[in-house]
Amino acid sequence: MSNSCKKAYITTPIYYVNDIAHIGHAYTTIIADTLARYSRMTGLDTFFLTGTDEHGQKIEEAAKKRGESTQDYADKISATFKNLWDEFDISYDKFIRTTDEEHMKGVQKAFSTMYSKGDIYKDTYKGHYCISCETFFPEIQLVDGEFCPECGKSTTIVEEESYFFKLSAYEDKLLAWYNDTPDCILPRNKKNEVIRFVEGGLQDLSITRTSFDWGVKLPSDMNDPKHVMYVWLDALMNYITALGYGKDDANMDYWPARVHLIGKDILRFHAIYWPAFLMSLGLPLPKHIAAHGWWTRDGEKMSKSKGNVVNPKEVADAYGLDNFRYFMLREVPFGGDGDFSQKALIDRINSDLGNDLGNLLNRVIGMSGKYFDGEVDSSNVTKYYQNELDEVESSLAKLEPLLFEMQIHRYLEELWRPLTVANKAIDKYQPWTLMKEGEEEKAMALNGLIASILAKVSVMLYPVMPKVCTKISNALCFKIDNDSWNRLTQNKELLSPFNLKKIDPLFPRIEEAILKQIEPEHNNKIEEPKIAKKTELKEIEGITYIGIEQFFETSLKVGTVIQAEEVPKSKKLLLLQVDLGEDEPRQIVAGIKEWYSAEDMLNTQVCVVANLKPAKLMGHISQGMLLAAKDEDGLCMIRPEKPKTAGTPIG
Ligand code: ME8
Repeated sequence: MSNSCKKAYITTPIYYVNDIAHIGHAYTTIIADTLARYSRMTGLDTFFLTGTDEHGQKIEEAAKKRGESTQDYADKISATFKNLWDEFDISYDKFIRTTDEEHMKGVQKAFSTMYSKGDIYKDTYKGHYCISCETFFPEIQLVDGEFCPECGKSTTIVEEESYFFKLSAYEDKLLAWYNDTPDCILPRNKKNEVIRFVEGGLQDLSITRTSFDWGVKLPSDMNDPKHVMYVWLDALMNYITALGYGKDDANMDYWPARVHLIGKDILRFHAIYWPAFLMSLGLPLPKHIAAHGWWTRDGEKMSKSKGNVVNPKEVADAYGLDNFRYFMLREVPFGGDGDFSQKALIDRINSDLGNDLGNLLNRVIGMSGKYFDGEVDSSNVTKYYQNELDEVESSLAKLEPLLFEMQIHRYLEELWRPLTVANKAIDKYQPWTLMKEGEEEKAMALNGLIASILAKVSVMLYPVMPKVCTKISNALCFKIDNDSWNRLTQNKELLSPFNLKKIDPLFPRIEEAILKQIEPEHNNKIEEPKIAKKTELKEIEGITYIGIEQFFETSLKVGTVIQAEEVPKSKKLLLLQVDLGEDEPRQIVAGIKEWYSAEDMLNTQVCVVANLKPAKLMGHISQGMLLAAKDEDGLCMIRPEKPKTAGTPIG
């Protein structure tokens, strides 16, 4: 996808107001925000849309369950999304609600246009409807003749008068679009799924309902007041009504969208129904529909009934918003599924962000403070460090296409290469040695090289981590904007001389021992409808069962503590040497100092997880983990009842 167009219209799905935001919603929104920020930085006239999807049976039922009027309920939940995006500093240009008067008028105009074109006709619908997915399914697709093939919930039989959209008439045109536009659906492999589906034959789509009320009415000149629009027809139209379609077309010059960001669950609606509606309306098709994967918790779909929903605000509050943004975009290849784990998040913060990025800034602050009174001058960088610069520029040149091909994890991976170049250059040229040998000019050039690399990286990282990168650019005395993007990343310029400002460490190390507990969402519990038997087997009353073979993957052993000391400067950690009957004792860093002194632990027996991947805590390698139990009264070690030989397996 080239950056040649002047305008960029970027959208998220509009979120259903039957649920409060979780990390899946945050993920889509953060990717879209990243693309919008990048587009603006590169000088594109950008319009970024998000909002809420508020009509349909699902919302009506959710409000009823809570005894609230549907509008009040929709107002309340819509506000929680908007507030969250505001707190997250999401740079949307418009927050649309499908209950907005202007949106509803736009949908009616679209309906009239498609009707006049002869693409809509009236008939009777008989079939199965999944309220949760707001989708009709032919009987043949149901699980056990009753359950939804998408979400597993029970479907209801619907027989009612309905208007239909002639989707079948668009089969060939859709196939031609997929074939002629290689990147219309990203990642590309997802396109094949869509093509297969369309090649299987498209049935006309029921686009109105009469059995409930909460939706956009048909245009008044249709004189058919008992019908409301199908929620997906209503919802998809938001992408054009937000630009003034049906009103004044004020912003329709942003159309077609550069990219609709969606989750893979709603690809069919966006890649089949939406382009067919647009063709019927005579409007151009979106440039890209990009479908990301699914976030799970401990391998399971997040749902309120399971109490395993990860609240994005809690994660951002605990670990930092920009860190959370980086983690989500770096951890999972776009299109793939990802399991949310705090351990993985902490690793990313300590390693990529702390060790590679934060540490580099500390090094340049230290170097310029110690040798040059804070001054940084890049004048002689090309004289001494052309090879390093070439490497950095070659990485930077690869970045933009990766971002707009939705290979965001690779974008970040590639963006880290210049940091490696910089860290290696310090180790190789050693400013302290250069200064000792009187090579002051070369040392200053090294200082300038590192600062300029940091500046270039912070510009390109800005769309992902806006707050952190603004701090870095403040320290380096420049502003991230279209001008600096042009100079530093397109024209390959270096920073002009400046005096570096000291700032606090950006990524204080997080000890795993004090892993922050992100509580699953327990409030607002909504009873979930019956789930297909297939999925019930895995779980009984909230317990997730594992097989015995899974249990035995963990190696548990009795150990004897043969040496114990405090970890200097740590309030929580003890450094233990534990005999596990092996050639050498294991070093284990344990976060137990609040409850046990080193003396308490010496010569006692403990239970050890012996096959845990070694981790570094406060600079000490830890080669295992002690079993302990903790409640509101504190923590106690789990120990064998009688002395056992060191290394005795537990299980
Ligand atoms: O589908 N992992 O709304 P929605 C990743 N209103 N992404 C997730 C996710 C998860 N576990 N859960 C949700 C709708 N999402 C319609 C859209 S657009 C015209 C109408 C993301 O609130 C994913 O992008 O059920 C999904 O597509 C989106 O949230 C909307 O979910």
